[in-house]
Amino acid sequence: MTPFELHVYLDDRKLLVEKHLESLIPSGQKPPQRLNAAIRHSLLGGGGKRLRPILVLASAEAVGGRVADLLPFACAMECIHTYSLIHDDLPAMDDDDLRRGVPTCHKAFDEATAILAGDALLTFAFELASTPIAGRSDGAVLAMIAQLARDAGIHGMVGGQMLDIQGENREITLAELQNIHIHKTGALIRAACLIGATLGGADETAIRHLNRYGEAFGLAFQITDDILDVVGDKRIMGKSPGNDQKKNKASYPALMGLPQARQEARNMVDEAMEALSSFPSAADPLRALASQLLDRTH
Ligand code: GRG
Repeated sequence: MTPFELHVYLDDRKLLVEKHLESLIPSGQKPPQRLNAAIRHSLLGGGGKRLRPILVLASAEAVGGRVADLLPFACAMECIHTYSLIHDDLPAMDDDDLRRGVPTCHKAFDEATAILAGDALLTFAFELASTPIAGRSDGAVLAMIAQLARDAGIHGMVGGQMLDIQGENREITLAELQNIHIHKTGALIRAACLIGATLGGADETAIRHLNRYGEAFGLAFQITDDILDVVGDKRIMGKSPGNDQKKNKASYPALMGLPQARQEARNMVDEAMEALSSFPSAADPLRALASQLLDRTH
């Protein structure tokens, strides 16, 4: 059997997601031109790994679901993620100039346009997520829309971002930092796996395992993000490292040192792998995604 080639899989899924997003967002020539151009700039102009939509699709595949059926919901996750990046880059938050290798939205356009581009992506995400799915009841889709709203909102990403801002310039414990990571970054990643599994047709046990996979993956992802912020290369990352130190923010390397932070990331990847132990080879993309986290360069 040929070994699973993650880069081939990722290129294919990325293309699928980007083609679908491209077809959904009006051109910058269509009114309101400036808003459409700003959305396209952030969503399509600089790339991005498309990790969250790929996790939706890979989780569905792991339980025998069809990729095409999950594509609109997967793209909804990328819209929410991109909105969060646009708002996170604003002067009132991280005040960044570069994202995904291109100027941030407020730099390429202006602050008001960037706020509106983020707002429009957030609301568009829910329109997309409401696309009916063949073989799934409207009730099942509705439950996942509510799940997405929870994990993107007060009790998920936005709540985590608030805690993150409140943690600046003060000493926080490892437990507090973990709580920030679980909400700010982990919630959307876990939601991607849970939603992909549920709408892919998984039974309750498989949903529980994939939720656990998503939880561990999300934390490993954020720990490796903290590590990249210390050791990463701006040209490869497409954004400036050193943000945590600049903003006097706690991070895994700052709290426990780089070697221990790397060990924590390995532990989380092991947990993610363990959650997949009863899954067939259809879960190989998820396995490969988790193990490559430890070699992340961007
Ligand atoms: C503003 C509501 C609001 C939330 C912001 C996601 C987030 C919360 C902030 C982004 C800042 C940041 C660097 C978070 C750490 C992890 C993270 C989400 C990195 C960016 O995600 P990637 O690496 O980016 O998947 P690409 O560009 O590949 O999509």
